Amino acid sequence: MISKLHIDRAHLRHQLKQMLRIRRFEEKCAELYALEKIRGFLHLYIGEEAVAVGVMSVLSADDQVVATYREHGHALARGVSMGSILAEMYGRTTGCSRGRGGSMHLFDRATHFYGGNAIVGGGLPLATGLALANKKMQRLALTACFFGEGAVAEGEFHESLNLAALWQLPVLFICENNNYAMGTALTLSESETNIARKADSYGIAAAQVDGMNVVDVEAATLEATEFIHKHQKPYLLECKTYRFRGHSSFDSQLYREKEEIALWEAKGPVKQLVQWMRNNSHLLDSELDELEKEVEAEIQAAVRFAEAGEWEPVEDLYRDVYSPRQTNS
Ligand SMILES: Cc1ncc(C[n+]2csc(CCOP(=O)(O)OP(=O)(O)O)c2C)c(N)n1
Repeated sequence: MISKLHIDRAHLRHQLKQMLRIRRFEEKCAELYALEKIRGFLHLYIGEEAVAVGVMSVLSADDQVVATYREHGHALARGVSMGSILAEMYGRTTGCSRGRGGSMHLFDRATHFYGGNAIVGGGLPLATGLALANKKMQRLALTACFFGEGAVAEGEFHESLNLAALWQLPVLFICENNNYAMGTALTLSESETNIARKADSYGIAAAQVDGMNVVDVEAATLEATEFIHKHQKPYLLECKTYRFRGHSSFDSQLYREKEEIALWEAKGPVKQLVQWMRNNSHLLDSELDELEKEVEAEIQAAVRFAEAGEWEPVEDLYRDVYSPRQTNS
């Protein structure tokens, strides 16, 4: 039962803009990576934008978000500033994690964005702990936890679902099922490939949704969050999606056919929404151009901000290191 979903023209334009911000930002990141402005790993979210945007538009400002190493899209959709995200990838102190985390460890207290996490499945216990704290402190907030289908093979997935169900915690588990964990297809690693069904064995309510359709994701998230608030129990949402790019910057993609990628690209989230809006007279070409220009201006400003950021001074090397400093006598 959907009670509050308001899908009007302005809202659809907002959703489209959010997805374009992620898409164009990451295309720029790929360029900057090739120029060695961004170092370390870079995992792009291109193709999966509808999941972060659909989910995030339902969450309240008090809710907490936990993500994976493929989290630029989640951070942007949550409201972390593009400049501080890019500065983080540049390793500058103006980055959202002071340049110490890089692409995989974006963090932002102001938006309750509890971060990217390089450890597959590592966000699940963190989210479960945050939800436990919310319950104990009688906060209304819920915790949204994004993870890939590869995390389902980890013990942390099962331990977290078990405790969340046992302790009746307000946590929304969102599985971004893009079919591949690096080069391993889901069918090669799981005996039960329906992830939503796995929640059954823990007594957790669950649903599957088309993760390429932002409106469907938003509607399913609304239903999920209403359930969590009403019953004070966890919920699992499986979003069927696809990453158009390789796993990271070092991936020759020998594990999948070009035809398969093309099939998914044809139903890509940005393309799909643009087509639907055009067909229903909700979007003129001139309006799309305008949106693209706004996004481009934001990206240019983010690049300027990142370029202007300072490196960490050597004197700050031990900042945030909690173990006592060793002295050699
Ligand atoms: C505990 C752990 N094991 C292995 C790895 C290496 N690793 C990095 S990404 C990845 C695949 C994860 O795939 P999935 O969870 O489906 O997320 P996706 O990359 O598809 O978004 C693996 C195995 C890791 N980072 N952490």
